[in-house]
Amino acid sequence: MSDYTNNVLAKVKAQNPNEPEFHQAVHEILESLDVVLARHPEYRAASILERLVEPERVIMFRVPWMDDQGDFHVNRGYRIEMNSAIGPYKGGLRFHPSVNLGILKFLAFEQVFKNSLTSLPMGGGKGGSDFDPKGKSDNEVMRFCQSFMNELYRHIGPNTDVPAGDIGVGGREVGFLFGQYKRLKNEFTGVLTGKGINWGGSLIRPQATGFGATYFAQEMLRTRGLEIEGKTFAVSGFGNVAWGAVQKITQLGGKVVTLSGPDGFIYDADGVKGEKIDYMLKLRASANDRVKDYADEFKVPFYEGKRPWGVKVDVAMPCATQNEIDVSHAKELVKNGCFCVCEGANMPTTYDGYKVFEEAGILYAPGKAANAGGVGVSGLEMTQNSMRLPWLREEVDERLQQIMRRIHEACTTTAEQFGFKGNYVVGANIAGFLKVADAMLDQGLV
Ligand code: NDP
Ligand code: 2IT
Repeated sequence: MSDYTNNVLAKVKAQNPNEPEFHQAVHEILESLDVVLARHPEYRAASILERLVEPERVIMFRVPWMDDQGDFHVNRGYRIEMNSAIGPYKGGLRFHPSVNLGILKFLAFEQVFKNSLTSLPMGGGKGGSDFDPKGKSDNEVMRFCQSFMNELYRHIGPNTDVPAGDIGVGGREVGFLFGQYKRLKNEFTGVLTGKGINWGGSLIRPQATGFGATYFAQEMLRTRGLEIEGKTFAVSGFGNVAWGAVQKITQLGGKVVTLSGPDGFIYDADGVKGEKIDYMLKLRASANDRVKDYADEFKVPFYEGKRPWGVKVDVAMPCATQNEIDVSHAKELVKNGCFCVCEGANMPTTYDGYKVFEEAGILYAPGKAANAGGVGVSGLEMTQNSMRLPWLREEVDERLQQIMRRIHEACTTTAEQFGFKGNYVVGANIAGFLKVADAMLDQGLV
């Protein structure tokens, strides 16, 4: 890194202590940008980097709620409005006990570049709470969501900030959040995406992240004359993203041999397919957070406390959470002949792990490019809401494929233009950056 980008990073670390995930995301992006700054001094002159790493607005609030026994609880709610240069803030809400300010800032920062890559007019944001939905009744989740929206509603709107789901926030939560927004504002608008299909949602949105990541993997494989058909895949997680990925990989003739949860991973030599994919939905809805149930149900091996990266596969798709592939996992994957890693989750590989993939010269796509299909279809949901006209499944799917192909093209051509042929990390970071940076220059001192 140059002295300049190093100084920007050092300041981020000094001003935002105890936010290691945010430092990691900023480090990875700044490292890619030296080559751009050398060609374009106007970005440094206008302090674009210093502006990008500072959220436009951070909202933190108390979320009091009552459980079914009548006892009170208080959680912390957040919304990070990171950057609105190219559109309204857009990004998911995460409900998970691990949520804190630093994790949401890393997610919001990544989202700015990801949304730029989609080619749709969306700025970047992220929010959520340290609320743990595990073991809560539907009524408790509803009361929590209503209380969360009692504060959030004044900060969002279809032209201002449009939240959606992420870990722990799916169709049920979006429904409760939307209902409360509508009640408070007396408006039926596209203020959230991931809505139910009968009240403004888009077809394919639930599957979009996993479908999109699989389309991206397909494009990557094709650069080497390969197809998904006949390849074996290790997938982690068993949530929304993993479910969409497993469906599409299987449909395209690939075989998924692993799923994982916080308890360990399962190995299914026959492949996760047919009724087994439907079972993933049951597993997730049970809110037990155990993938071992799959092993018991289908009589396959379960590896307690382990991640699936030691298994011999052609392609790895991490779809659970951040930093789930460390340097030793990365080495093991490469040693076992894995030649493609396509990230469904956000920043699932540690910095040192990513360097292993880079040095090995395997196909490696960062989440901000590979998982952009989720927010891409959220953008299409916003379009449909604005038109008050829903599109057919085929139309949404065709547009999703087009979005993923364009992102792939942007990553590969940009990487090549800047002297990093084949490097998807550099390509994604630079292509995402240029559009946002130019919009910021156009709009003056904002
Ligand atoms: P889900 O809630 O559907 O599933 C997440 C899965 O990961 C659960 O099994 C969860 O179990 C597990 N998990 C979450 N946090 C941890 C942790 N700290 N350690 C171990 N396991 C964990 O979420 P999604 O499938 O929606 O999200 C998965 C990933 O994809 C996330 O990184 C998310 O940011 C990313 N993503 C999601 C998009 C979407 O549209 N939903 C779009 C783009 C990216 P448990 O709760 O027990 O930890
Ligand atoms: O990380 C992500 O891109 C998401 N959780 C989806 C965001 C969205 O607004 O659909």
